[in-house]
Amino acid sequence: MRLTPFLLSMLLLSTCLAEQQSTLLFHDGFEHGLGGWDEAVDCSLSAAESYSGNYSARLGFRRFSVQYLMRRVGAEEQPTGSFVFEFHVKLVRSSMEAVTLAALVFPTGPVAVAVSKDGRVSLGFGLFEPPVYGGLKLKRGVWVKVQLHIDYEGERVELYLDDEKALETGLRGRTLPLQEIWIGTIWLGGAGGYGMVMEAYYDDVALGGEELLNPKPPINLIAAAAASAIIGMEFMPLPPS
Ligand SMILES: [Ca+2]
Repeated sequence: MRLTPFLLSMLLLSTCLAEQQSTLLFHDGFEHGLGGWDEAVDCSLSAAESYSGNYSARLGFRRFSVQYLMRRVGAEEQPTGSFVFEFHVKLVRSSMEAVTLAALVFPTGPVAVAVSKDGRVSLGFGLFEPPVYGGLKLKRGVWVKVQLHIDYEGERVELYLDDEKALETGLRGRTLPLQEIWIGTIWLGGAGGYGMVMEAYYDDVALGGEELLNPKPPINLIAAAAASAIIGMEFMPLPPS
């Protein structure tokens, strides 16, 4: 069979898709309930809100409760190196303090994604350790894609909001195997002054390879690319008349 450019591109596309599928270790869009989770406290299925499909997980229903979803990560879902934890969240209401949104638990401790009182996202590595703040704020009342990149090769952890890097910091300890995934209120009080998620929706929670990342280039790179495109146009030779 002769490989025409069309066949070659289809072959490459199918290879890419196969690779993407094989590196998605876990995904839950809550279309079949909350049964994929080991513990669910003050959580319900919502048909009123969803990022995709028809349902999402709603956290926070009762007042004065600690709302979370937790699942233990099985051997077949275990990352073997650098990986990405992704979730979509719509934070509607919380107490007047900072709140944790989600966390990964490793043998050497947790890595938690939190939002400060003024909306800035942060990473926490323990209840009594001050969180590391990023420069971006989480918009309330809208769906936001949150990605946590555990980069073992670079010994760092990155946090992205809608593909924009919010912060990057050093990775502490040897952290595999990944033990648990938590969604919602993980800590109360502590160094970050954490309070309660009072109403939040979660959808499309996933664990997968680094191909899940699609970072936006920094603004100065976009400006440089635009400038070089303009220069390129100016110096483009005119077609012969
Ligand atoms: Ca869904």
